Amino acid sequence: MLSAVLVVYSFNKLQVIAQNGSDEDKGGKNAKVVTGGHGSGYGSVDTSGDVLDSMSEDSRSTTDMEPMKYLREFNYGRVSTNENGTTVREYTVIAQDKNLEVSPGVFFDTWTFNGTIPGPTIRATEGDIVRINFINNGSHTHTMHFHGKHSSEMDGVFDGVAPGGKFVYEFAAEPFGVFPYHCHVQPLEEHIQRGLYGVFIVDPKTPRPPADEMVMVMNGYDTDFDTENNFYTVNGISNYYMHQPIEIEKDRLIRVYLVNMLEFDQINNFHLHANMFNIYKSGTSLTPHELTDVATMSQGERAILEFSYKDPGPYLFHAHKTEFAEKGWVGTLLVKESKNQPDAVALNKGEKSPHPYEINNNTTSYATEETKTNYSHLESGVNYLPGQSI
Ligand SMILES: [Cu+2]
Repeated sequence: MLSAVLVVYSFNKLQVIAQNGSDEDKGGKNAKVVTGGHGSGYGSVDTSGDVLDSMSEDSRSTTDMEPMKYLREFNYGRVSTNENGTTVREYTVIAQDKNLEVSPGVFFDTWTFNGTIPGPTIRATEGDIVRINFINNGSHTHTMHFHGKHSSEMDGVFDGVAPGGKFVYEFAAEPFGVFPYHCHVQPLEEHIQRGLYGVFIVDPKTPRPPADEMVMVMNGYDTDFDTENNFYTVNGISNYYMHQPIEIEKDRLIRVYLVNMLEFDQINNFHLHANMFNIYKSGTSLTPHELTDVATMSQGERAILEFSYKDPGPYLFHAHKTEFAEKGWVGTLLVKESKNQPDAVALNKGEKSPHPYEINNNTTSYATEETKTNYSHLESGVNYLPGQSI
């Protein structure tokens, strides 16, 4: 059995604290521990909660979040083999404060893992050793709490990592399935709703069948701190996939790793239009639980969804909680005959689409070759007509 590595030490001359469920950093000059709810001094763009015009341009629209890239980006870590012949996957995750555009024209002071909401998708195979080098460059104490099986000291609950601190989480990836990870520092609802979460996928030793795989995280933002969400999204930015449809191929198996991290609201859900999907709850079975078109989840719940489309065209997917959909949790799947069919994104933007995505040693992405041709009926976003063919 591998011994778990637990490292808590000084980093950058700043204090690292062991929180043990209480605030013990009274003497630390640089380390801060959050002690109360939504305090003053956290700048944010106040909103009335109104749904802003999603097509509006803003001079500050230099978002670092790229939901299209996030969708199919899986981080497999730096790979090595230990003395037992077990695969070790090593990742670096850095907590950092960031002002992000979470809905068109709405900037919010978020807390992130690696600068985006959600954080990176961490992927391993059942039995691999996962080693996370967690560095806290944020302004508050944070942790990384993974769902799944591991020892108490690797659970990211009792040892808060202060600003400037570092902690190494190490555990075996088990069982196979799809899991959330998130910060677990009090007040928890603020640390979550500010953006500190992501997805951890553990593949079975015998892989699932090949598919066009994607990750969808359902979330929201309480930008005026009244413990009610003002914006809802899938993958971080309200309405994003309405304006940048997710292109998929006809008859191709689509596999969605769906996770609900929505704070404040009791439930959230996912509805797929004009189709049905097999749902594998928690991703821990290779046999589907149900054939349905709505997946309803409380916070922390997740599932794998599998489906394919027979006919080309745009298809909606959205929360079947109407309020959430109207406040940004809605998107479009654009089913194409083949990869070579014209690219709606390129024509919407008047430029070549961001495909193919970057591929490096640590990530794999589904890349498509696209060309720019006439797709005028999609130039104004998703304002297609009933019965219109593409
Ligand atoms: Cu935190």
